[in-house]
Amino acid sequence: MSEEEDIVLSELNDDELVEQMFDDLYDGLKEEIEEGVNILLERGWTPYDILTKALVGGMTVVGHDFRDGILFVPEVLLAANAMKGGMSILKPLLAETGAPRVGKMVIGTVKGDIHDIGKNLVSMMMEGAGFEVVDIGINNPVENYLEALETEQPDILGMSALLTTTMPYMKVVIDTLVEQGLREDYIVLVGGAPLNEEFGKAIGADAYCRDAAVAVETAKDFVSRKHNQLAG
Ligand code: B12
Repeated sequence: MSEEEDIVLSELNDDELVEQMFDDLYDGLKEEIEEGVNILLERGWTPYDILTKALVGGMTVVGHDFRDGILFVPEVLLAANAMKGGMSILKPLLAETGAPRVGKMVIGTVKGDIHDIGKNLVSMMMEGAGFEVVDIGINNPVENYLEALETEQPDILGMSALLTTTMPYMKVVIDTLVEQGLREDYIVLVGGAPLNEEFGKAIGADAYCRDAAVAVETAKDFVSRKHNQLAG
């Protein structure tokens, strides 16, 4: 659309710019998203607000239209790519808070599942809050989790699943930990759009976290409780 080409992002006010970023994310325009993120940073927005209000907000719109069959996988991949462009600018800023190291987490998306945006967001927010994060990526069979736990010795194991068909795999991982007598060594946090609190309880996780902010709060809470227990 020629009308769109005339838009100068820096001339829009904050609300218009966020609105335009929703459109640009929808259209998978990575450079525009990166420009938008930089403009909001210059205007004094916090990295967290940009992440949640502009990027995650835009991805929610994409999610709805994907669900309703208006957008298809190739378009969603482009949108995801644009989102990652924006996230990569914010990542060092979120990690820069200089918070003392509060704990360590191994995180990965379960076997059969390649969704990683939410997991990456959680990793970034956790790093920003002072956690050391070891990200083992997507499509992880139980062996990968076990190996990472053994090598890294984290406080927390985080698992992500975005498909109703892959979320039961979290239970496979937890059951294996139980069988090997390792379950009590870790705080297990699970997340992903199709999960809920009930599911988290049913599979034996310590907590289900709705979003990255809740993940950070929950992680801090559990880690301090664990340390208190060890001290007491
Ligand atoms: C982007 C996307 C894709 C991209 C993924 C790109 C990428 N690099 O991640 C692509 C195009 C590859 C894709 C593929 C598919 N997708 Co898809 N996808 C999405 C979409 C639109 C957005 C997901 C997303 O990134 N959201 C934004 C992030 C920020 O949110 P989030 O992931 O929920 O994460 C937050 C929380 O859940 C939580 N969280 C997440 N993980 C964790 C982990 C821990 C430890 C904690 C504490 C918290 C936490 O914190 C995060 C940050 O706040 C969703 C729709 C939706 N509404 O979720 C569909 C969706 C998940 N996909 C769906 C489907 C069906 C598929 C495909 C099967 C499609 C197909 N026919 O091929 C494939 C499956 C491929 C596979 N094997 O995994 C369905 C799942 C339906 C279901 N009930 O199972 C959805 C719901 C769309 C729909 N309504 O139909 N998809």
